[in-house]
Amino acid sequence: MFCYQCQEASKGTGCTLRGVCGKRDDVAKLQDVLIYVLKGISIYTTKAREAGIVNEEADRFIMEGLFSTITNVNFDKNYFVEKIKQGLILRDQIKERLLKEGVEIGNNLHDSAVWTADSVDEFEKKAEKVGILATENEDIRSLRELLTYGVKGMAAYAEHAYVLGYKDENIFAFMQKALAATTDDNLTADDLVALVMECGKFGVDVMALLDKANTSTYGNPEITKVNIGVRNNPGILISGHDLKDMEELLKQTEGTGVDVYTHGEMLPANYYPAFKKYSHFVGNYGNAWWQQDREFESFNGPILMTTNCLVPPKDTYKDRVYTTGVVGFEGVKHIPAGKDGKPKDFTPIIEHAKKCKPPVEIEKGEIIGGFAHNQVLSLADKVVEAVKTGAIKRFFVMAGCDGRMKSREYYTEFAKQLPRDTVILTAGCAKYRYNKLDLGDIGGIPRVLDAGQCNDSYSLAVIALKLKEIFGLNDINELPISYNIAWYEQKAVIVLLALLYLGVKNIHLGPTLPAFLSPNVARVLVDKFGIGGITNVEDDIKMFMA
Ligand code: FS2
Ligand code: SF4
Repeated sequence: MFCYQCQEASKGTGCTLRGVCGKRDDVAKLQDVLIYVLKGISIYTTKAREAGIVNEEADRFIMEGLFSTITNVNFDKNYFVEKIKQGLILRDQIKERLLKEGVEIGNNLHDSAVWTADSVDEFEKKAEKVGILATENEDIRSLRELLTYGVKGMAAYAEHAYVLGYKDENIFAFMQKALAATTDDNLTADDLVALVMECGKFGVDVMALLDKANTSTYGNPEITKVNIGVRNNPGILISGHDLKDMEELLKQTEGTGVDVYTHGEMLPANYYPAFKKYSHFVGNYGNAWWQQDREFESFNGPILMTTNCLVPPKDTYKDRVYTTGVVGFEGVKHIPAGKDGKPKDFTPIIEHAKKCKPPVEIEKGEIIGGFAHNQVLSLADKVVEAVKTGAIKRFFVMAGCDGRMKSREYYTEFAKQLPRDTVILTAGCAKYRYNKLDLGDIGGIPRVLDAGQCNDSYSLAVIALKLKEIFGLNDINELPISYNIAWYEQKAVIVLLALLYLGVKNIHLGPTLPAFLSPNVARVLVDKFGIGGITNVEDDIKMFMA
């Protein structure tokens, strides 16, 4: 195997024997093959689109397939074997249809569009030839992977919008065009850079679509004090990003005597009016994803993983973990999609919870959040006034992800040492590094404003664009906003590309730069966008405040 798609890639270069995330060698190889199959399908669907033929089954298959290969989503070998088989069948059906309708498909098709196999052994053998390292030129490889990871992040957000009934044909078309482009040896590095930038445009679009889906369905997030303690009933812990699952779980647990708590990236569900009305929705339990081994243990009740980040569960609590959607792990129970558009049936988890002890309290108190664009803009006068009087000197966008590495303590220290006249704008699980510190407020405005999940970084961009308008500036970079972003997995890649597309310059990325950026590709990002890494807290704060 060779995988370098996340920030924790082994030795900062890539995992080769087993993922630091726990992904096994055989699973990694099958993920590579599935991506290869998706590229083959995309070659045909892109030609089909040009001929006016759209295949929603393929759109969905590609979106879900991409999502399933994101870090910490699916570790189940059988899942990938089945998807590869289904994908090859789907690919050939689309090809047949094109031939039947007289669409020109050419005769020099890429191998991903024509190879075939039907056994696990053959798939694993195929993996040797189609993995990341199959592209020899390191710059082309770097750009192809950067594009692929951007599209993976895009797929995750598109899927969340899709389950709420929101989709955008142009986003599907771009994902497929991009995948097909990674098989085209005629494309130069410049062509690929252009596609990476275009990916950022669709990154903005997909986050806007998801924002619309979430807020139209569940209302605008509002300022909320979230309880982080526990009650004395059995509970279900729900993690990941899927708000539809959140809704269905709350409905089905109502009146059962079972409480519901969020974990990790589901914390922002507490900010939505539609969820706040449930009296058995207690609050948030625990911290960012990587602490789940201890927190799932002490929670005592069942845990529902709706998306990443799943850590390979310990035997001591494995029987209490349930996956759903594209998440999977061998030996862990899976809640399937509802039939014929019906809701998922969470009865097994609810019945399981009833037999469990209440959670052990690990924290007490409240955290505050809910500062998505609608809420912040309703406070715009106050914020603008604070900037004009100098009460707020600078905003720091510290969005993104958290992770295991010790070096991420930098972010806690950074937040602690920031001057008292600065405000942190956050989104994503990165927030857990500083959302429980007592950083105070500025004239009633808390010094940490949490917009929500990683996709709600879109909210931060909307806020920045609005401030630019209010202050009558020509360029978003003239605002007193600095970007010190922590990344981990591929959704952070699409968020980054979206910010670059919006013209944001001088973003600092840590705790380390992506292993998949070759020196030349990294140089392009530095020269064109002023992207930088991090050094140490003192020097970085000086540099940002200068
Ligand atoms: Fe955090 Fe993990 Fe949000 Fe990422 S819970 S690193 O998937 O998407 O952020
Ligand atoms: Fe390694 Fe990250 Fe890939 Fe897992 S996802 S195998 S940790 S690079």
